[in-house]
Amino acid sequence: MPDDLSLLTPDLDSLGWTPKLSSWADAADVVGRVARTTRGFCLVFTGGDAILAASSSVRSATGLAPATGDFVTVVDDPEHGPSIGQIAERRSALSRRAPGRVPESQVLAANIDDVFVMHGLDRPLNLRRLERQLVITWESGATPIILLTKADEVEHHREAQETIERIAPGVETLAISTVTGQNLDRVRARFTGSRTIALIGLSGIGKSTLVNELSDGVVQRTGEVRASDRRGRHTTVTRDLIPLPAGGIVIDTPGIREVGLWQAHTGLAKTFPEISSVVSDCKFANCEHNAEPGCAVRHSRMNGLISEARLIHWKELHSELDLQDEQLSEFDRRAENRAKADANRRRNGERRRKAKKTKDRSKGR
Ligand SMILES: Nc1nc2c(ncn2[C@@H]2O[C@H](COP(=O)(O)OP(=O)(O)O)[C@@H](O)[C@H]2O)c(=O)[nH]1
Ligand SMILES: [Mg+2]
Ligand SMILES: [Zn+2]
Repeated sequence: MPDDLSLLTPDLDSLGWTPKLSSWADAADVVGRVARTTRGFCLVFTGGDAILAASSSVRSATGLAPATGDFVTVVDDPEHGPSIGQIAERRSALSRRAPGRVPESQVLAANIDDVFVMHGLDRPLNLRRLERQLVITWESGATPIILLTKADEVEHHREAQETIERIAPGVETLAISTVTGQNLDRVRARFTGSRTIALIGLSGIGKSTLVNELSDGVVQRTGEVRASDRRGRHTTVTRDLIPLPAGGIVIDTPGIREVGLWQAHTGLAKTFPEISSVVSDCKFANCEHNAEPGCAVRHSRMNGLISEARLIHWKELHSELDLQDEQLSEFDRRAENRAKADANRRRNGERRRKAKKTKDRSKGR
């Protein structure tokens, strides 16, 4: 793939490098920010030429795979050449549960300030997905902003916007269009200095088109000539960090269909503030908010401060997270047992070998 991204040479300051990071890294280290992650490799902006660095799979096994947006050191590995050395502590990280049966997390973007949660106005609203996207965003430590795209394709979007505002209290919601330019100034205004904003949402809703618009085409994210899907259009397959000419940094991502939550109790509480703010007032600590006496949640529900639908969604997401917690401790327990069994086996093997040696010696061999 002809790769415009690898030709960019943004300086470290504009990438958000700080004095604190300088004291974290060794003065002799090559340092930079991960611009793209692909299987086994990262593209790293270093201030000079971008470097393609190997990122060992051992890291991902420990949950420390480098993610787009990470600040890293690059070391010269005698075997693999340039490789990711250390990953700096993340000030925020957008994570989801990785697809698949094994409970593990996947970091979609690191060190971000905002997340644009994007939905296309040209299709039915999926409020459940939106709630999940808000949960993982709040959990990340970044601020969500909801962008309703393709506003030019619908006559009335006021209703959609109001529906969303009901399920996203306190979250700024903007209807935008890259065709008419609607609200793009408000979007642009969020990109200043080294502020980093990640875009998430289904495929086909206009994430990459927005990036083109914001970057004045410095990197062409969509179009006929690039790697194409069956319809002859470019589909984003990597999570890419793109410094914008006017300041600020955007992270474009491939569409995610499955928004699995990953240990996101805080994010859940922030997504449902009207519920989380009263939960601790329930009489019983293990209240399930059904018909228990002294249930503050039911009380708010009766007073119309909590909607029934919201309560149902919150309960579902809550049990999903609880179940995950249980699954994870079960995993830990099993791993611990396995480690113990391994250690025993090693010890017994050692004992047998010693015994055999003694026997052999006594036989004079
Ligand atoms: N009408 C209209 N179409 C748009 C807008 N933004 C993007 N599109 C179209 O939507 C399609 C998918 O866009 P793309 O940026 O590749 O979506 P992504 O998969 O989210 O990155 C393309 O055909 C774009 O031309 C918009 O604001 N209005
Ligand atoms: Mg795209
Ligand atoms: Zn209760």
